[in-house]
This record gives sequence, structure tokens and C-alpha cells, in this order.
Amino acid sequence: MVWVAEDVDVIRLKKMRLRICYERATHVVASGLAMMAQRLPFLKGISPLLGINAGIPMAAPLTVSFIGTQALTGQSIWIIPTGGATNPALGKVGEPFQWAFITSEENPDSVKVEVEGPDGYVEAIPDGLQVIERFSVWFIEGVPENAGLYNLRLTGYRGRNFTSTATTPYLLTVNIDGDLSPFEQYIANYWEGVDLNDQSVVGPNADPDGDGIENSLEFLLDLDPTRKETMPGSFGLDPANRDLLKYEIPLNALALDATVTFEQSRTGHVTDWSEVAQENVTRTEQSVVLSVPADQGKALYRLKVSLGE
Ligand SMILES: [Ca+2]
Ligand SMILES: [Ca+2]
Repeated sequence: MVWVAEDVDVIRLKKMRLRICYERATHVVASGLAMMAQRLPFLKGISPLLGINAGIPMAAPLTVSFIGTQALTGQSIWIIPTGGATNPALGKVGEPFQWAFITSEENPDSVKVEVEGPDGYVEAIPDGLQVIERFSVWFIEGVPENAGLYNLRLTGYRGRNFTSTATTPYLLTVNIDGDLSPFEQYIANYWEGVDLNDQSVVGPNADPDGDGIENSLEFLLDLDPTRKETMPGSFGLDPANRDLLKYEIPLNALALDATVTFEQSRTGHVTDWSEVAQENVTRTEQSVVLSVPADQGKALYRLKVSLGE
């Protein structure tokens, strides 16, 4: 998968006075964004969200009945992890996952599983998982397809189809580990929760801080995607060769897998861009340097990044 963002640096030469203007161009690769949305975690780096009874399963009341318990005694039926199930539960993309639970009284006939989303809990389950009962033990199991930290809410019902008396909702955190790309890890350092599902915030082409530098470039340039900044780099005549203009831009060492190129244009028209010859571009772990003749008149250059996997 490759997605592309472009920024345009306009370099004008006027009577040896150098002026840099800055523009932005957007190039959205829809299929790349769709895959990105699936691979990003829901939540990252939060403290475990424990169910209200997670720490005291053995203290659950054992003498109440399923029907009318809340009204009669103020107590309720608990969902209890069993068989070594932990909360948070850990899993890995592509590997079998199982989380077992029972209730403190009477086996429920149905269990509703909800996932916390941008608008609260919705009935859902992470892709690849299902909820199933075997011999009065309930399981959330399957092979998870997407990495993420999912907040689930489990509620058991005495009747089928989520009817009759309900258990106290049980909050379960499921952390599905995946191999995050350096860009995804960078994004996860700045956002968590529902924001990680919002491509207008975390997408490679998004610019949530409004500084005209898209997230993929913020990553490449090791900037802060949540704070307005200016394009980094130094520009001027090359001290080693006064016939050359030198534009040096510092890079994020973690973006070594990203492909960085410059494109040039005389007019800026959309069809009038060509890649700068490789001999004029020097890429190292720390920087990329563009060197071009100083006497060529008006020319426009844009920095282009492709984030591969
Ligand atoms: Ca930005
Ligand atoms: Ca920024």
C-alpha cells in the first residue's frame, strides 16, 4: 500500500532576491485510506478500563436469583471471567483468540456485545470474533482481523434476543496487537480513542492542525501533527558551489522507508510536473537535499512523500 501527499514549495528568483512561497496540493488515495482505517487501532496507550466487578469476581453475591434481583435486593447478576480470562484481554491479529465468562447466577440465554464508538456503544464485535455458548460457558472467540484496543460492553439476558432481566453490564478491554508501521506508531503517539477512527484527524492526507502540512509529511519531517508549524529546512546558494541553489530539509529517521522525491515545474500547471533527476537529490537518514542550478529563472519545486509498508 502506498499513499501520497504532496506539498509545493515555490521558489522564485528575482534579481538575485530569493523568495520562497509555500503552497499545498492534496492527493488522496482512496483505497489507501480505506485500508488505513482498518489497520489503525481504536484506542492506544490508555490505562486499562476495568469492569466494575473485574477485581472482585469471587465476592459476587451467590444467593440472589435472576429475576427481580435488582428491585428486591439492590444487587445484580455479575459477569465473571473464567478459565484464566483476563481484563484487559490480549490478542494478536491472525491468531486464535478466546475469552471465557460465566454469570454469578443462572446461565443467560443471550449475551449482547457492544463496542464503544464515536457515538457511544453500538451492538458490534471486532471483525473475526463472535460470541458463542458451550455448556453454560460463554466465549468471545475467533481470529481477530484488525489491530486495536476495543472497549466492549457485555450484558447477559435471561431471555433470548436480549429480553427479560439483564446482568450488570461488564466492561471488557480487548487489546489486539498488530504490527504498526512507523507512521501508524507516530499517529498513535498523538491521538487515542475515537480519533484514531477518524480519517479527517489521523489519515495520511489529513491536516488537523491546519498548518498546511499533511500528516504523512508531519511524520516525514518529524513535526507535531497537532500544532501549527512552518515548513522546516534551509534554502539558499550552496556555499560549496555558488552556481547551485541548495534546499536542505531535515527528516525523521523513523521515516527511512518513506520514498522522498522532488518534482519540478515551470508553470505549476497540474500536467507540468516532472521528477527531479536523482543526481540532484541527496537523501540521508537525517535529511534530504535538493541542488539545482541557480541561473534557471523561475522554477517551482514540490516535496513528495510516499509511505510504503
Ligand atoms: Ca498539519
Ligand atoms: Ca504541525
